[in-house]
Amino acid sequence: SITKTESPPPVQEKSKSKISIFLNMSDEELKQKLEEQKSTSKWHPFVQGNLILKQGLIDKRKGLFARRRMLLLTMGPHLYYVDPNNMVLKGEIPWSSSLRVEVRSFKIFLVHTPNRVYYLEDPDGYALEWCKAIEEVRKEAYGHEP
Ligand code: 4IP
Repeated sequence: SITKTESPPPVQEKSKSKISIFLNMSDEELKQKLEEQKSTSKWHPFVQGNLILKQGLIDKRKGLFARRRMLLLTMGPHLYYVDPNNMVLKGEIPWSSSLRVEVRSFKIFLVHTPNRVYYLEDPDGYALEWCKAIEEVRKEAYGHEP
C-alpha cells in the first residue's frame, strides 16, 4: 500500500492582476477606493460613481478621422470615453454579454458590440493590456462561457 509521508508541494499562486484585485474588493475597500477616486481623479465626474479599473488615452477611429479620447473602464461595467481637451463625456461603448475584444497589433484593438465595431488605437502600444483588462471584466460580469 502507498503511504503518504509528505504533503504535496504548494501550488504556486498565479500573481493576481490589478483588475482582479479591484473586482474582489470588500464593500469597505470599495467605499474607500471610491472616496479616494472622488478626491483625486479628474475623471470621476464622468463615471457615474463607478470605480475606474483602467484608464488611458486612445484614438477612436470613426470614418476618416480618429478622435483622441480618455477611455475609462469602470465597474458596472462601463466603457466611457471623454474628450480630454474639452472635458466632455462623448459617449459610452455599450456593454453586453456579447461584447468582444480583438487585438490587431501592439497599438490597435477592436471592441465588437452587436451594432458597431469600435476601432481603437493605443498610441503607447498597450493594446493587449486593454484587451486583457476588458476581457477580465467581461468574464467577471457575464461569466466564463464564450
Ligand atoms: C465623429 O467624427 C467623431 O468620431 C465622434 O466621436 C463619433 O461619435 C461620430 O460618429 C463621428 O462622426 P467627427 O468628429 O470627425 O465629426 P466622439 O463622440 O468621440 O467625438 P461616436 O461617439 O459615436 O463615436 P457618429 O456616427 O456616432 O456621430
